[in-house]
Amino acid sequence: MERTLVLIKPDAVVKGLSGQIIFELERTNLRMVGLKLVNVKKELAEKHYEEHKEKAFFEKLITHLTGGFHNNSNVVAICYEGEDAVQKIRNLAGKTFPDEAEYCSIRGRYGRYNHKTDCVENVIHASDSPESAKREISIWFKEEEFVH
Ligand code: FUP
Repeated sequence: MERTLVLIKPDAVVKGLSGQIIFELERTNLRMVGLKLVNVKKELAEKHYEEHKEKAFFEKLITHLTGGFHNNSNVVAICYEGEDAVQKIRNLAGKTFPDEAEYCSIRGRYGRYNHKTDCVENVIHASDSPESAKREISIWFKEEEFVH
């Protein structure tokens, strides 16, 4: 059984899209085993995106995930479990950049590039491999927070 992590990012939370996104992800038939609202601090955001530490867009990414662009630092963190969980969620999420994502994907429909803040508002994070899912899930969830 594979697990994957989804984060409904601050741009989606302020737009009132959390329920809609959870509804759409239910089409995968994956089992939700963990769900919580997290007030994201810098340290958590930096740990989550540590692979991008050296990139030029890193600071923007951290400001976005900690809610600096949306006056809202709440993120919905969800762990899904099931066969091919990572790929199933990635398929619905769509490509990283909303203007390159398939129109009917979550990022294609609800995301945008914000020219004022130079921020890729791409609505959700979805783990890109079973290995990164393991690492990310251990950052966002404690073992006792999962239902069995
Ligand atoms: P993804 O796995 O689709 O979330 O994409 P990446 O891990 O490549 O990127 C992580 C985040 O960095 C994305 F949410 C968007 C942001 N990003 C930029 O802002 N600029 C870039 O050039 C690449 C990524």
